[in-house]
Amino acid sequence: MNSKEDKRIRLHDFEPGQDRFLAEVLSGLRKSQKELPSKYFYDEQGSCLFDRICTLDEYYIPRAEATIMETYIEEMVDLLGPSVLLIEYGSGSSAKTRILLDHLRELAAYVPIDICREQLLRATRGLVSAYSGLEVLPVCADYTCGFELPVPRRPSERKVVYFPGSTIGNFDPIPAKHFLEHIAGVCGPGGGLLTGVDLKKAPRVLHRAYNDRQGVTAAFNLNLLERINRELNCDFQLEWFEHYAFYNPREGRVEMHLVSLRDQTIHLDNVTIPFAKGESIWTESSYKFNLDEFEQMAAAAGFKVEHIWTDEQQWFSVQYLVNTEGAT
Ligand code: AVJ
Repeated sequence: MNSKEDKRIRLHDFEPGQDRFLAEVLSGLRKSQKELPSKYFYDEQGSCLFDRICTLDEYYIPRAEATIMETYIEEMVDLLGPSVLLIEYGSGSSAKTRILLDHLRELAAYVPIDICREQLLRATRGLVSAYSGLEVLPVCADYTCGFELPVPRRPSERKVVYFPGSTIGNFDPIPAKHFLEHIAGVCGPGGGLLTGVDLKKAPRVLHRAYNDRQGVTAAFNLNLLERINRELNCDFQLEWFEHYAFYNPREGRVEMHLVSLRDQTIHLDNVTIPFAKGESIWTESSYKFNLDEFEQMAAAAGFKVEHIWTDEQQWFSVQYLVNTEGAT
């Protein structure tokens, strides 16, 4: 682990190396259905594009989630209790965390975890100056791999993992269950998970959310190829790939792809990869849930759903799950 001093900010750095990035890109592009892991969207530029997506009319998730948080924050902090150690997975700009930081009582410390080091440091600087006395312990990591949690100065009553935005939907069902098991381990018996879960809804609403008129989602998707060009010396021609996103009702997920507009080859690390016209790279899945589907998955991972808050339209939910391990 490298520790980097940045104006008294101690970054716990487990940023995945370029070797890992290259290996995952190569193995994804060698599959018959080509794919790339969606976690690699979030370089500096991708994180900024994602923040822009969050301001779009069509992308209802941040608005719905913020409304739920604002409406029920008192109930939430009552359930979470005092002296929480708050750990956030995929903290990004930490903007939506502030409502929790503002209301939680005697917060022990805040541990933001993000794969994008630049954004993590920027967010941490902002928080340190806005919340004097709050211990912020940033961790740069691919949270789907191993990393160690930093040890806060103050003791805590319980660990609560905050995982908003319905990012759980980016995992396929079996990895999603494993990931929830991992979180159950991190928060421990009596600990909790406060998480955003996007709900099934009319396909046209979902379609619009991932096909915005301004093309920000398309730029976000294509930035993945740009990043691979930039960091791995690859030669994708971006104008020969097109963003394509649709809701797959059978699987209950939005799929994002990049479709090749012609026969072409790209070169990466001395490997030539052919693309047929019309062939796609699958870059993201965003699963949408029914409340009972999610409850079952949570139960299989050792979590009991303690409370569900939703918006009026029932488009989105924020849920508090507790680790029932050791309970009788
Ligand atoms: C942040 C992963 C939840 O899947 O809706 C937004 C990312 N992709 N538009 C999602 C995303 C396309 C987003 N998550």
